Amino acid sequence: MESLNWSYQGNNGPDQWHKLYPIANGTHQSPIDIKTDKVKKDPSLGHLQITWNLNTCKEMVNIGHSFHVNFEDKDNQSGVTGGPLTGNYRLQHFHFHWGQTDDHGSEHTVDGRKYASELHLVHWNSDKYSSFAEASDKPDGLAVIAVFLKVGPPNKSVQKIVKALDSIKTKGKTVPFTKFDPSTLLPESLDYWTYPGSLTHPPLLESVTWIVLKEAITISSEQLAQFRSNITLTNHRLPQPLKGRQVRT
Ligand code: B30
Ligand code: ZN
Repeated sequence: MESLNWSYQGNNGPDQWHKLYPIANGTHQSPIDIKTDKVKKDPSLGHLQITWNLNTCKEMVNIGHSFHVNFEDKDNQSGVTGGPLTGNYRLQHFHFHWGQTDDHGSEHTVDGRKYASELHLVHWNSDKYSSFAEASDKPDGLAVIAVFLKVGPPNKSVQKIVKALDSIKTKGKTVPFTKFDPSTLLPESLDYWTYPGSLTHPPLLESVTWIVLKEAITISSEQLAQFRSNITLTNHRLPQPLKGRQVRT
């Protein structure tokens, strides 16, 4: 398998990733199944403080196995602090995961239950490191906020994204995508589970503080079909062994 040639299906699929990325069998891999009766209540965990600024939203890019909505990498205008985090983590981009059909597609599962899709808002520790690249292999380098999506009424905010997908139908294409407020993709409640984990695709680095929101948002079946037809049929990894880690709330 060529290093840049990993994929979600076929000969270079997730069960082969360990050949080039041995950390695929590491101790802090993601996603996981969150077993709610094993979660530890930790009163020392505070509320999340999210300060995303719609003016930092920049562009949408087709990267083949997904699409990214990228944010400007200037100052700390868009970030998250609090919760399990020490210091400020700057928003770099967000993306989604999905599956071939609506009955699966999320990466994390809850008591074995899958959702139709999962949104990842990827942040890096800008207090301690000077770039996403520098932070991406440090244990306290990254923080990803995950939001589950279940099938329901069309999501107005997702519709803005789906509309822009029409302009980036081939890998490498970019379209300006500005004045989008990512907090329109959040559920009402910011209650979360947190655990130490990894990037969910190569290079699978064990550098992510995962913050998985408990409440899901909705997406319509038609909107999910647009993800599949414009980008890729499927792009999720199955839950990995917990290996002694504790999930906290
Ligand atoms: S995730 O949120 O755990 N799914 C990366 C970032 C976040 C996750 C997974 C991977 C990452 O930084 N990968 C290496 C760089 N990538 C760009 C990318 O951000 O995601 C190169 C690439 O493959 O094109 Cu995909
Ligand atoms: Zn992801």
